Amino acid sequence: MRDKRIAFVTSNEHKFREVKVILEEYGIEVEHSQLAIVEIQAMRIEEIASAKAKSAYEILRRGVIVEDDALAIDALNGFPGPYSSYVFKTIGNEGILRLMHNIKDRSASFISVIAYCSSSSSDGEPLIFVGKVDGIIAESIRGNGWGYDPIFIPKGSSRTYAEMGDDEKNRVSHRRLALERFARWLKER
Ligand code: ITT
Repeated sequence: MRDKRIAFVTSNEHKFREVKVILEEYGIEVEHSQLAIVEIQAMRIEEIASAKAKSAYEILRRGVIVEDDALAIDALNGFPGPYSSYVFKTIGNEGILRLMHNIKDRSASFISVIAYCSSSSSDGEPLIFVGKVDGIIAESIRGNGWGYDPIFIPKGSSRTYAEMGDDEKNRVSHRRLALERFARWLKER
């Protein structure tokens, strides 16, 4: 049987809003849970998301999703990657732009990992859905957006996620790609 409303466990209001809007298109309802789960540290965000979904499911005992994101900059060997949240809180977009000063190769990717856990996860292991968008790091902060939105320009666009605005970003984002995979799987189950 399918869980009616899925709990999305996140401390990030922006993420919740985007996930809600995208999943509504697929007829999937999500409820915001601010349950505080201590995140493990790992080099792979799939591992972080999976552990978090498992812990959240053990407490909530209903269908849950969590999402972990990473901005990976090629010239910095994938940094900040699994430390994206910490790096944003500490040095922010200005700090990233300083690290990228005089660096010509500005290619980067934004990755979203959705981990889903529910009563029907047979072995208790969360299912993982990944979305990845390649792009470049802008030369300056452009647009009013949250997180790394003002410095990430997805491939094929001349604008940062922040300059695109919500609707356009939600059509092409790393989050959209991961959620699309999740929604298709859920519908076909
Ligand atoms: P959780 O409680 O869900 O973990 P978080 O804000 O810590 O929320 P993540 O670790 O998944 O989220 O995100 C890593 C960082 O990347 C964090 O600073 C986010 O603000 C940022 N981020 C994630 N998705 C983004 C997006 O679509 N646009 C801009 N920044 C984003």
